[in-house]
Amino acid sequence: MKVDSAGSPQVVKPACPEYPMQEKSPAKDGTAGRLSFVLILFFAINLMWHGLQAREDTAKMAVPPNLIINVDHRSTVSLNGKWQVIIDPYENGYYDYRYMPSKNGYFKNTKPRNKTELIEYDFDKSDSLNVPGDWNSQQDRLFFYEGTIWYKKSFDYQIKPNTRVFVYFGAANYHSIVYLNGQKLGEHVGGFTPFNFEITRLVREKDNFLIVKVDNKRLREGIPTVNTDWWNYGGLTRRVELIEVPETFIREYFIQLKSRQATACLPSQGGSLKTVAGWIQLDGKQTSQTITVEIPKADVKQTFKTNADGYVEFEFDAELQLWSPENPRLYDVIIESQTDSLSDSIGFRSIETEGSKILLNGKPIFLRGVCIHEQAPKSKARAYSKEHAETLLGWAKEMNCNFVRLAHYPHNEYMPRTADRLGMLVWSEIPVYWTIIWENESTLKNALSQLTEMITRDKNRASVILWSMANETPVGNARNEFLRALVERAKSLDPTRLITAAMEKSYEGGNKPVINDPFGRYVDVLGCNEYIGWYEGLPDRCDLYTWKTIYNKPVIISEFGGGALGGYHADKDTRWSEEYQEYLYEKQMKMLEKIPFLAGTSPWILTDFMSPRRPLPQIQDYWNRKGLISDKGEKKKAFYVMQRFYEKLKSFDPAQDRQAEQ
Ligand code: GCB
Repeated sequence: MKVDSAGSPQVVKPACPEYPMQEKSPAKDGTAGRLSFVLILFFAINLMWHGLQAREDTAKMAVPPNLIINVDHRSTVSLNGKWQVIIDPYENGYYDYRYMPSKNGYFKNTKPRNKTELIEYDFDKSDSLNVPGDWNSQQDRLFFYEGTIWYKKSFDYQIKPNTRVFVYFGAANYHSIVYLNGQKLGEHVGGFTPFNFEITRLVREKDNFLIVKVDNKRLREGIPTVNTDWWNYGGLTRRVELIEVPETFIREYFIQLKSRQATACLPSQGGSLKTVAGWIQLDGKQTSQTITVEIPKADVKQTFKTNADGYVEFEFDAELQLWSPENPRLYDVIIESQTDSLSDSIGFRSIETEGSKILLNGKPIFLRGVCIHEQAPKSKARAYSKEHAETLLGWAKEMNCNFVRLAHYPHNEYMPRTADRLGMLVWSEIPVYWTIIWENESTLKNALSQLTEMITRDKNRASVILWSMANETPVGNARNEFLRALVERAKSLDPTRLITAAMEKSYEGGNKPVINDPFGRYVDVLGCNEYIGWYEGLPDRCDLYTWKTIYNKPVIISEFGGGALGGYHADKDTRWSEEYQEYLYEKQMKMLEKIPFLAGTSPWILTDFMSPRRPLPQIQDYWNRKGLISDKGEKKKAFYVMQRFYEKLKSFDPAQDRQAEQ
């Protein structure tokens, strides 16, 4: 067995018939060839068996605990606002002095019963922080803080008959343990996806106290791992709500245009432009119910029956105006069961690939994109609101974009919802970034569960066309298998979207960047990041390059760019000047225009964003300066290069134009 540079054994895995995972190496002579074939077969079967078993287990364990979707259209009570906090770097409120979990931790919110009793904490006399919001940007002393903070919110609640209550967190970074009135509700790992716990039996009319231990320590085996190029914002970074639902309620549903079944081996196929297909899942005891799905503006009213598990699959035809960036038509869809009723605003469109083209509603489209971090506009904080989403996507629109790559983790739900309304196509990804521990089973479970939560929340958004599995991960067999397990999960949860990943290129000779990452076999669309003219030579280097790919698939150049301090002007050879960045973009445009299989671009990045990897005084000061818009909201010169390039592309579709030339 060979060992790759990362020290992981290279194994032969079951191959997709059309995309063999491993290149065949010619046998030196017949006997050796046969012998190695038998050995390989033996190892392959063995590993396949164990691999499949492991995947079975991870699949079971990674399903989030009954995540409720479409919070915006449900009855909710907000718990946003001021929460009292205790900063606890030594986790004193969780462990005793023998470092064992304590029975009387801070989650008990204990008060001294008399003047002699010793209690060494008091939420009510402690500071407070705003929720939603990261803690780093709210207090100077928390700017670099990585560790535990305890949050407490006290509230009264009017208990309603025949109603179940859940506490819902939009996201908390990174590990959260949640308690209500001193009782543990559960835990959640992962900083960018929602989770909820039922509190029907625990909540009371008066003096509830909800306590959350949030720990944002980076972990080597985490997703992401210890090394990233963005700020590790900690805390209850997104909204917290109580959700009130009937005893049996509509928990989840999937309503999109029908597409053909996709697997990790078969590319996603766009399907019908008029057949709506999906499913509904009830939660509660009254599982067998009659359900109607109504789309009033399309004259649709269909009735179905859920089975004993509260589940129904359906399919029906409808005359629909298709959703697109030019016409982001959303329909009110009303789902009504015997016990619950819920509406959503849903767009219908198809997405598929054909050779190197991406087809939206059956027609080729060039993705005029930009990458976005969840950095609040003109602020040091993490973005969390509808207003933030409107500003960020508004800027992308102003740049003539029809596409955004939401890097490097699932953004708050206002982003895809606002994108739905504005007609912006979305690439959504999980933080499988750089040097993940591929061999670790619990790391895979963690990635699978973050992926599942992202898809569960956003699978009804027309704007979302791409699920991305990873960013710039080092090629190797353990990594390929890990990512392939993610692809399988994504396709099983959602056969309608395209799968992608941001990968890196290799070189053939000096001047031929080639897209040949073996994981490319498992994606529908290849993302490729490159920094020619910034990390790799100077901008003129772009003139020398001719791109190549080994796959007949669409390519998005998912990152390129360079840094500039907003307002700093010099000549085009001076690093950090707006002129250098502008020149780099001009050179990039010339190079990119010549790539025959290019289906989209998303330069790095819309706005400057905070990163501890960027300390250069007076230039970076902990900001990654590759934004096309500064941290003050000023557009840099390169913004206009992109704006002009995309303006040109609005009327000139390179995919079609190239076809005409051939
Ligand atoms: C990359 C990463 C991105 C970084 C960027 C940079 O390749 O994907 O997360 O922020 O480069 O600025 O170096």
